[in-house]
Amino acid sequence: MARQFFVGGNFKMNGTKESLTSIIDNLNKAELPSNVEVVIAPPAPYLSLAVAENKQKTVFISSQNVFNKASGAYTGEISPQQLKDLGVHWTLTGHSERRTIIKESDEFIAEKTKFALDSGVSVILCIGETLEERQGGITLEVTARQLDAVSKIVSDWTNIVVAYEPVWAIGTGLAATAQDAQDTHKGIREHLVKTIGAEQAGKVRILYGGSVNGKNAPDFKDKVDVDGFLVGGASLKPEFVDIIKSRL
Ligand code: G2H
Repeated sequence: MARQFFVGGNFKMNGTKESLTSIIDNLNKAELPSNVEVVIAPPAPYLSLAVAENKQKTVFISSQNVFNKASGAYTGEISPQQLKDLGVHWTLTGHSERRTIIKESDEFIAEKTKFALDSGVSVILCIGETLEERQGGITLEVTARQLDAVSKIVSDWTNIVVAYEPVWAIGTGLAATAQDAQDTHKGIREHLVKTIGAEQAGKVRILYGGSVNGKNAPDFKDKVDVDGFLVGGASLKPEFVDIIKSRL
């Protein structure tokens, strides 16, 4: 069964009421392909605004982060229950900026992933290696370790989309080549076959993330294991629409 093309937009800690309204307005005005699933992740204070402004049936709103508890004394955290209350049905987990800057561990990311899924929130699970790890030839060991933390406690991967984001390609303008991405995605899928079974592994969408833009997105078109993109910088620009249409 063909996997539906998926494009995520991770706005990170960028934007204002005005700029984010204009980005969403631009998406509303675009003729988006009906067979592409689009998920945008504005900063938490603007989630309600995004839910209210979005008029596209194929565009969904995501949080950039989530906690592994429903409520309580957890200052600054956001529960999946609160996300659902706002009309937000997706969250990112494991973005490399949270792994490295906030020091989130594989295990904590896995717990948050599990709790979000158990609470009815779908997850874009981000994985990827650093430049040092790539140069050391251990890319697939790193991604396997990050995935295994999740597969140890999550057996149903229906509502997980994996985003492979090599840290060295994030925000650097240095995107992995389409062939590099395909090779790694293939390795990731082969690993998933071993851990969650061939049927589920065949259905899991694996996105590429790291300096994707309107120009390089079509290069990935014929790569069979690249099922979409997670886009940072370019998702704040009109070219995000070109990326969404890059498979047409
Ligand atoms: C990787 C990506 C989005 P960018 O972090 O998650 O960002 O496209 O700016 O490299």
